[in-house]
Amino acid sequence: MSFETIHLEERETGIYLLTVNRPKQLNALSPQVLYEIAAAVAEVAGRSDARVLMLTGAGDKAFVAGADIAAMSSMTPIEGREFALKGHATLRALELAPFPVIALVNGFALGGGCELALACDWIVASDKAVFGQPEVNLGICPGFGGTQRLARVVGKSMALELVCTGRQVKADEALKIGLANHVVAADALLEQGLKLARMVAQKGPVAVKMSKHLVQRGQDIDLANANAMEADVFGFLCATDDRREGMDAFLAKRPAKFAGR
Ligand code: CO8
Repeated sequence: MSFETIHLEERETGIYLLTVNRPKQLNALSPQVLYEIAAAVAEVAGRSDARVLMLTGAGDKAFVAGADIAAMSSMTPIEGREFALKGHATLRALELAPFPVIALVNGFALGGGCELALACDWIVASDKAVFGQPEVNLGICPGFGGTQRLARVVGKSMALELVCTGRQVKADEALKIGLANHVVAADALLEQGLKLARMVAQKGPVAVKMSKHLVQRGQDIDLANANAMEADVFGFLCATDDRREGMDAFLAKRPAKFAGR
C-alpha cells in the first residue's frame, strides 16, 4: 500500500518503522494522517512476521506537533466529532495491535502528538523531546484520549497540572514522571528503539502478543477479572509449541527457536 503522509518500512525482519512525514507542518495530524496510520497498523498486523512497530516523526524538530490546527480551524461540529472519533479509533488500533508499538519521540510531542505517543505501548525519547497538552491555549481540551491516558501514565495530579496549564515537559522531566521509559541522545534514538525491538523479536511471538493483550485489556477492567483473564491466557500458552520449545531449550541449555504457534 502506498501512503502520502506517512512512510512505512521494514527496518529488519519483523521490525517496522512508521514515520509521520509532514515535516513542514511539524508532522501535524490531519484526518488523512490518522487514516494512513490506521491503514499502516492494519497492514503490519496482516504480516505474519510482524514483531514490533516503531513510530516516529520526520525531520529533527518534531515527533508530532499536534492535531492539524489549520484543518481544525474550519471544521464544522460534525466534522470535528468525526475527526475526534477517527483519532480515538486510530489510537485504539495502536493499543490493540498484536505486537508492541514503541514511540520514538524525536522532538515536539504536543497535543495530539503527545496523545499519539501515549497510545503507543511505551515511549523512548531523544534529549530534544518536548511533551505537552497545550490545547487550553487554543480554547479546546485534548480530544484524542489525552486526559485519560495521561492520567493513567503520570497520575491524576500531574495530568491535571499538564492539561490545565498547557506546560511543556522536557525529556529529563518526562523520564522523571514516567512518561518516557528512556531518554537518549537524538542520534541514538533509532538505535535504542531497534535495540529494544530486537529484544522483543527474539522472544516467543505468541507470548509477547498475549502479554501485551493482558496489560492493555487489563487496564479497562477490575483487578480480579484481569487476573482471571491472565490465568486463562497462561493456560492457553501452556498448549503452544512456543512454550514447549522455550522450556525444552532452557532445560537443554540452548537458545530457543520459536515458531510463533
Ligand atoms: N497544526 C498545524 N500546523 C502546525 C502545527 C499544528 N499543530 N504545529 C506547527 N505547525 C506549523 C506551523 O504553522 C508552521 O507552518 P508555516 O511554516 O507554514 O508557518 C510550521 O509548522 C512550523 O511551526 P513554527 O514556525 O510554529 O515552529 P516553531 O519552532 O516556532 O514552534 C511549536 C514550534 C512550539 C511546536 C509551534 O509550532 C506550536 O506551538 N505548534 C502548535 C502546538 C499545539 O498547539 N499543538 C496542539 C494542537 S491541538 C491538538 O492537538 C488537539 C488534539 C485533539 C483534537 C481533537 C479533534 C477534534
